[in-house]
Formats: sequence, structure tokens, C-alpha cells
Amino acid sequence: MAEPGAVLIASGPWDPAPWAAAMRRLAPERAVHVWPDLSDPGAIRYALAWRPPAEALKRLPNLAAIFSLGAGVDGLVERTDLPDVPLVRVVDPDLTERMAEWVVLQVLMHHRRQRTYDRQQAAHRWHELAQPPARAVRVGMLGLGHLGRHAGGILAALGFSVAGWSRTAKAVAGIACFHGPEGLEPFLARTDILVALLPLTPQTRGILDARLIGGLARDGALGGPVLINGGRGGLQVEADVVAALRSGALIGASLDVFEPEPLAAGSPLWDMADVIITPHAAAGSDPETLSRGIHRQMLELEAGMPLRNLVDRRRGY
Ligand code: NDP
Ligand code: OXD
Repeated sequence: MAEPGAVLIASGPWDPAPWAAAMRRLAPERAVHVWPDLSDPGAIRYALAWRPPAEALKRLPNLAAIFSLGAGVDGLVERTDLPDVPLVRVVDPDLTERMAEWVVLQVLMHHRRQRTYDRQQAAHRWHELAQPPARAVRVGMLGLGHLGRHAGGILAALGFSVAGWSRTAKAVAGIACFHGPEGLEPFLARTDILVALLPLTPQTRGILDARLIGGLARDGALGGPVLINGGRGGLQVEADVVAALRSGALIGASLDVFEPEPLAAGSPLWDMADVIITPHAAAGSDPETLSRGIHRQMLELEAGMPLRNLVDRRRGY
């Protein structure tokens, strides 16, 4: 029987140690190398990568697959120095559930006006605010993929009126589905809280701009629209988001992702009253859990089965 393929971990800014430890525990029979250790490049069959250093994956003649350590692969597909082997992304209930927690938390923070209560608490003020029911609030999931569908389903179960927008047509129980450029305007026009969970591609870069924000509903129960971005910083035109918050075109925002990251110390977003900033922490990749799924796919490939969750590099996600 052939030697089990060796693994290279090239995790860029992420600490490789927990990924290497998890992989060694799961597959003690495999050699696990951490970039820049390339003592036996011909033995490497699998690369586990997150924004890998330039050249890290170039001289691996027997590489069979690259496993992204995250769900978003913009940091990989935009690279011109990656070998032309299958690229697999994370689709795992652990990550999907973490994202749903963040999305639901942010929707409820704005819906239940928690930031206003925080200010009232700081001022020792006891004052109940008017509260529309969830059914009166329209949430729009911009991106109806693994993450958007799951979070949208939970919001629908809480009673929110949920719609979603995707590139191709979808039918999802409990979610009103819109798609394509022609579906965007009617989708936005019925959206009070917009949740962006799109991948960053040449088509989606800068989509969250003044024009899109101007298309959101202004007749909703919250008194104005809210933007929640858990996708990628490059989706938003930051100056447009700031201007919209200042003018009241947006009444609040929750932003987990920025371009560049970390968010510049001088950004006005840090200090805006109804803006919630989290440090790209919406759905972290857990090495222990995600390595199990990655290793399962290595075993399947070695047993002659096809890889799942492949990225279409030309499409960009
Ligand atoms: P999926 O690939 O499963 O879903 C992507 C969705 O976006 C699909 O519905 C797709 O449409 C839609 N889409 C893509 N391009 C377009 C377009 N041009 N117009 C309209 N719709 C489009 O991705 P996931 O749900 O797994 O993840 C989404 C993103 O979330 C990731 O790419 C990543 O950037 C981000 N993320 C952020 C994390 C964080 O911690 N902040 C953690 C994990 C992910 P269709 O269904 O028709 O293909
Ligand atoms: C991801 C991320 O894409 O953590 O998984 O951003």
C-alpha cells in the first residue's frame, strides 16, 4: 500500500501549531511539516493553507490538493503563484453554527436596541423603549450559501421576515428568494436589516456602497436600515458606510470584516454610537474540529472518492 500522503501547513498569519498538533493526533502515520520546513517536498500530498507565504506551495511536485483553513477563499484564488490542483474550502457545521451565533446576536442587538439600553445603563436611566415584534422586521441575507441559509433559517424561526439574494435561483423553505442583478433591487427594497455573507470576488467587491444602501427599505419598523457584514471587508466601501451612518441612511451597523485588517486606529467607525465592531471573529476556524473534516477528505481521496466542497477558481468561490 502507498505511504499516506504527507501534509504541509502554511497558515500565513495564523498560528500553525494547533493545526499541526491536531493533524498529528488524527493521523500519526502521516508526516506533518510546518512551512518553511520543506525537508521532503516530493512527499507532500496535501497543503493546509490560509493566506500562505509567497512561494510556499510552489515546489511541491506531488501535491494533490490544497485545503483552505477557512470558508472564504479570496486570499487563495486571487493568488497567481498557487499550483493548479483542486482547492477545497471549509464547509463544516462548527463554522456554520458559529456564524449563525454572530449573525443572530447582531440582528437582535439592533432589533432590541441594545446599544441604546447600554447608554441608558451608563446614565443610570430606567426607560423602556418601543419594541416592534420580529415579524414586523425584514431581514435580507445577501448571500444564500451555507452560512446565509443557516443563519437565515434561524432568524426565520425567531419570527423575522427573511429573504435572501444569491447569484443563481434558489428555493429555501421559509426564505423569500431573489437572485441575480435583476433580483437585487426588489430584495433591497424589502430589507430593514441587511446581512452580508457573500464571498469576495471581482463581482462582489465594493457591492456595499452608497447606491446599494440607498436601495434599502426606509419604511420599516426600526425607523431605518441596518447593515451587518460578516463576509469580507472588501465587500464594503468603508467611506460610503461611514457617510450613510452619519446621514442616517443607515441607523446602525455591525461589522466583523474590514479591508485592510485590523481596522485603522483612526477610523470613525470605532466611535460611532450604533456601530458594533468585532475583530474578524464572527466564525473562527477551530483547528481540532476542522482538521477532522480535512483528514476525512484525505482518506476519501486515497480511497478513490472525489473531493467535496471544491472551489471553482474562475468563479472565485
Ligand atoms: P457559499 O459559497 O456557500 O455561499 C456564497 C453565496 O454567495 C451563494 O449563495 C452565492 O450564490 C452568493 N454569491 C456569490 N457571488 C454572488 C454574486 N455575484 N451575486 C449574487 N450572489 C452571489 O459561502 P459561505 O456561505 O460558506 O461563506 C460566505 C462567506 O462568508 C465566505 O466566502 C467568507 O468570505 C465569509 N466568512 C466570514 C467569516 C468570518 O469570520 N467573518 C467566517 C467564514 C466565512 P449561489 O448560491 O448562486 O452560488
Ligand atoms: C473564513 C474566515 O473565511 O474565517 O473562514 O474568514
